[in-house]
Amino acid sequence: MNRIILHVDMDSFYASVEQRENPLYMGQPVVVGSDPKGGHGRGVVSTCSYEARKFGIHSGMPISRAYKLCQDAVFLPVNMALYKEVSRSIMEILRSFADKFQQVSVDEAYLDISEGAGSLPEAVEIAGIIKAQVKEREGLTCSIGIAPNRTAAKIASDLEKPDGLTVVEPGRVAEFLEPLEVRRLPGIGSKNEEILAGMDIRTIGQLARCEQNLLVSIFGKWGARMHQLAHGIDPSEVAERTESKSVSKEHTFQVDISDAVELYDSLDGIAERVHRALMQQGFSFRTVGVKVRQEDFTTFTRARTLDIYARDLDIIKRESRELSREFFDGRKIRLLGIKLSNLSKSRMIQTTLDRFQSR
Ligand code: TTP
Ligand code: MG
Repeated sequence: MNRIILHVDMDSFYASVEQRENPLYMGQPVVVGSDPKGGHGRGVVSTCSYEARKFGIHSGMPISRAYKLCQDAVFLPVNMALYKEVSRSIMEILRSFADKFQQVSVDEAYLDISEGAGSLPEAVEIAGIIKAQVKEREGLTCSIGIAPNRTAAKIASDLEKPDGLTVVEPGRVAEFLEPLEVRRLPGIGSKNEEILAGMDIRTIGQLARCEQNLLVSIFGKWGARMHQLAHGIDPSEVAERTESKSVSKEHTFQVDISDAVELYDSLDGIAERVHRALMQQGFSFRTVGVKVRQEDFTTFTRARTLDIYARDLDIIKRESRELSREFFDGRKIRLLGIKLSNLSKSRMIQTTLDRFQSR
């Protein structure tokens, strides 16, 4: 089945937030960055509004140059705390639409909505809803690229900025990429662009037609990947990023315990505590681990990874019991612990499991 991946990127993010906060700046050239100091500032432009871009101003440009290009622009300092706060709210909206979600910077994220959407027309509809929600709740516009892989989705989101929506149909990725300049490919910077230009390769289509071996001889492994990307091939997954890598609870006994029944009881109690923490943080897990410390402080850990994500208390109890059984043979035990790792916050997995559990 073709994947459906969205890349969402906010338009002139810092500058748009500033315009939203101060309506007087709406429609004005706004430059966010270091102090221009009347044209003598030594810092750079972080970003600027699309109105300022008409003057040739862009991210990374010396602020002194931006000042020369448009003295009348509104120059503002970077208010990172504010942008991070806005970013959090936006990411929450985006995450709620995704089967798999990956934030990649303060203003961009990948959403795998293959299952949730089911078809491309539905995905396009969802993208429209996302744009409307971001606009309505946060007063900001974003651009979205929809494609069967991450690279194509990222390139697509950039093509019709601001407030764009660009769809790349499966089976037409190479065709979509063909006329674009090579520097549109993530990873090809000005240096690689120059080397490729020296080989008369300027478009992604030309790059795709180049012998892979030749690219490998010049760029090594990256040459092979570059060639694949140019052909519209990018199997990389939207990788769920978890805020905490694991959830764990432990218990140290007042007196060392050797009775298996008591130990299993205690393990169940720890399972309940760790499960509660897991629910509070809204995670599913794939790996259950146990920690067993003997009276002499020798400490063992055992872990098992499940085939699928789970959230059930019963699974935690069952797995932790099995993993600790070998230690419950009459030895005196000082501490027991359970750790859940390989966590995921995927909405789809949770709703699917909710349905499953409520049967
Ligand atoms: P971008 O998404 O690259 O730029 P943008 O959102 O301002 O504009 P657009 O996407 O519409 O082209 O970067 C997101 C934010 O990151 C940007 O608002 C400011 C910050 N940033 C810098 O501080 N320095 C930089 O050189 C770049 C490129 C971005
Ligand atoms: Mg952006």
